Amino acid sequence: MKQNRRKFLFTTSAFAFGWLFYRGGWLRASTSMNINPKKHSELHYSPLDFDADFLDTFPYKLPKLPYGYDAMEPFIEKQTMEIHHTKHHQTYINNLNKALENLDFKNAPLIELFRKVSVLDKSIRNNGGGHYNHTLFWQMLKPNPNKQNNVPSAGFQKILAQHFKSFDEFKKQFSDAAAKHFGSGWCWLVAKNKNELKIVTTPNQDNPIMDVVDAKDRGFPLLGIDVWEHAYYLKYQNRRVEYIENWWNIVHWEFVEKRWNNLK
Ligand code: MN3
Repeated sequence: MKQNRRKFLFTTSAFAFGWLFYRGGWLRASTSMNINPKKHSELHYSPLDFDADFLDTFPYKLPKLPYGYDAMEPFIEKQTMEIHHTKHHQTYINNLNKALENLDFKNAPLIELFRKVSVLDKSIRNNGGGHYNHTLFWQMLKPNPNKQNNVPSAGFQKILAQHFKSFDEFKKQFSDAAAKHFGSGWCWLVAKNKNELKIVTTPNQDNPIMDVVDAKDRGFPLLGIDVWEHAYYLKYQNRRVEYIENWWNIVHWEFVEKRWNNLK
């Protein structure tokens, strides 16, 4: 009996200690910098603790695509999709796992690490962003082989119109921002909260959840386009504008709208 009780106490405190360490210790272990928790609670992305479309955990794995590599033809051709997924995305994952493997906070949700990414190793920022951004990017695409007119539902068009005057004006502004972004990076439709949508571009593999992004641009990414040359060079070479124009044909609007609806 006594022994059982001792065992129980030991197990309970081990759990409690583990939990406390998981919730806070990894941060203290990672940095001696003072982190103001209020600053993070002021961020308006939501759901606050996870992205339902990115539930992968360490060790991170390449997600299976819900379609074939040729499914986005004629807008993005097979070879680009295959190299982009099996080589580029896989490399981010390999490097992310390597960057995390010896750290005591490796099991913390990636989205949590993004919120403090400014004080973490640059490799976590670049490769963590690479994994998260691409995992979303694949889900944001939908085959459209017959080149049908691809627009969001009337309801979501109305929401976009409230922020950008009209759906067409939103498309124009988004395309413009994506085309003008200098060098490699991403262009996003960001929900700062349920009342505020913004178009934001980020360099390299940064994303709008990261604390390295200006606070006014931070939020929950609803839609994103990869404007790295590796995303379009084989078919479009230097013609980024043409790639963006064609990409609108394969935007998975139902997915984007679902992300919006899931926001509280
Ligand atoms: Mn890419």
